[in-house]
Amino acid sequence: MAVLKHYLCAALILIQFVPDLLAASDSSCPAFAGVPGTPGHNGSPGRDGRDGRDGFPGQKGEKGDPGIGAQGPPGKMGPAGLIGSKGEKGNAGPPGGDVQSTLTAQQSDVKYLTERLTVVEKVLGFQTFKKVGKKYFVSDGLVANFEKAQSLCSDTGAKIALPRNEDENKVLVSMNDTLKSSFIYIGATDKEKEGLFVDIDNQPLTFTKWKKNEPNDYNGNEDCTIAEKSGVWNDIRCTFEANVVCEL
Ligand code: MMA
Ligand code: CA
Ligand code: CA
Repeated sequence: MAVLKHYLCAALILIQFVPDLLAASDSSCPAFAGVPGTPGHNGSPGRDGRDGRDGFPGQKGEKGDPGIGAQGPPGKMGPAGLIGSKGEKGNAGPPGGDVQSTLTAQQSDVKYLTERLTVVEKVLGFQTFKKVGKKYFVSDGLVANFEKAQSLCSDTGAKIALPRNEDENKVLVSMNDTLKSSFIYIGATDKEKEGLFVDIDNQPLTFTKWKKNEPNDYNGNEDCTIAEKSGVWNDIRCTFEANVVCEL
């Protein structure tokens, strides 16, 4: 019986790691030192530590060298802008038909424009000017007798002013506002034949604006003509000094 108990205890010791059986056998088995177990393996590494505190900022580094290589290609075109306002009406197209008639028409256009430009450039040489129809009245604000007035105009490639209709007459006398006198010489005389007023080219006048009871050839010595501020005409002695206005 004692031997049996010994074996039973030995078996119980071998399975002593089973806690329930160990507790049941404790009181009835003698003390028995077991063989030391082999050392366990190392544990797994611990968690990472917290980040350290930042130090002081270091000094700014030197500027780097420029990059190599040429400038890159331009970027893509941007989106379209807002729609603009309508453009001005274009010039008239070329006349229909063959090349020769188109060329002839263009040559005629160039001739016309060149002539007009020549006129306009002469106009710009004067102090003041006013346009009426295709005519320009021009002046440098001078006052002179008729002969001098005529030569001042012809010196610049112009003629002494002569209104050919009501519109031109109105525009001419409106220049009095910026002129010194209230009288403007006009290019009409009766020097050749008393009582017959003609223009600078000896052609009879097609438009006149005589004041009441004029022309009267006062003292038998009035062969030149002036336009008064109100627009009416009066024959006057040719030595009279009046504003010089030319036309182009
Ligand atoms: C009067 C009148 C005109 C004449 C001038 C000359 C003021 O108007 O007789 O016909 O031309 O005198 O100064
Ligand atoms: Ca006369
Ligand atoms: Ca008169």
